[in-house]
Amino acid sequence: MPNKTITANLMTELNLNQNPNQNLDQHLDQKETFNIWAASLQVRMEDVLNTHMPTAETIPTRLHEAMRYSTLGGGKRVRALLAYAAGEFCGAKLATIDLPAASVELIHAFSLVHDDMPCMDDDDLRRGKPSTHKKYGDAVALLVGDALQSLAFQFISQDKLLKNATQKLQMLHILALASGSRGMAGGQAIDLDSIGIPLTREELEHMHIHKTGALIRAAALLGAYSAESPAEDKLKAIDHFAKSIGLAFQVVDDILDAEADTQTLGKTAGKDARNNKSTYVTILGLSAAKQLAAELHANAMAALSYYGREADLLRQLANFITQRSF
Ligand code: GRG
Repeated sequence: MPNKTITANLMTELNLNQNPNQNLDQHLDQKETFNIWAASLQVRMEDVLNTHMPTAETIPTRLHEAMRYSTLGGGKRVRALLAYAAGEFCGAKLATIDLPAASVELIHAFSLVHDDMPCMDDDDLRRGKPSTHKKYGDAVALLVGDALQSLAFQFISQDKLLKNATQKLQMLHILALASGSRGMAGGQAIDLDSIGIPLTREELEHMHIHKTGALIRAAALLGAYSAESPAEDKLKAIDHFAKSIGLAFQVVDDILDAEADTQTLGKTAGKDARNNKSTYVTILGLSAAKQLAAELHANAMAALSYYGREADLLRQLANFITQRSF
């Protein structure tokens, strides 16, 4: 079934259809429409990051080159897509979502750089290329993370399209909470403490709600707050949706770590089991982990049940997150 809401927005905002008489709806089903939307926004996000990050020629050149190496040219951009989908759901213009979405991608890139370092998860491969510390050394990798984090907050604070100062402050607060000790950094601390110590399912969930889920939730909320006046009911629905899909994302990550190969993932496969880490697969087994991913997907969908076509991008994104193969 074609999706008129998505295609209408695609045509006007992404300029995909140069001929206003041509009706994309006749040719595309929802999944194809979503794929085009996602591919266009992945390119758009690359462009936003490329344009707003300091150039590699800006002094200190090695640090800026390494920041760009860590951020550009890879990644699924799931968090940015979530911000765009949530923003569109709440009536935000694409351009207004650009920098908030990019800020989340910067924090995410920061977390990957630090996560790969020998003192953390110690991985040589990220997004199909050498991890930042393998290419630039530990000291530069450390600084890359620090600088990407600061740049993320700068992206929002300097955003001239966000007119409402209270809303901007709210966005900075959401991002700070999600990335700090009560969010992602805290989740990582729990993860480090748990190496070799089997976690219960509840403990694992607590860790992942913070380590992975908090930033995914922040991405959706930042997208929503990019709208001038997001409706309360939509904010609640997005929050509920993002909590479920954030955890689903991690369950699928655990399944892929067990089932997929290194080349497909672009990062070392099978590491969790080798490192004696509790995962949804080690605790529940593959089949029950897949069942859990499906339940979380259903919970996310239920959060949108009140809404019609305007929530279709979020629905399709939930499908993408749970059906992905890398
Ligand atoms: C960044 C605040 C902050 C602290 C650093 C290192 C660290 C503390 C936290 C690590 C968090 C982390 C790496 C969580 C794993 C999340 C995860 C499943 C990452 C993979 O995300 P994808 O698949 O990656 O979206 P791509 O490459 O597609 O962007």
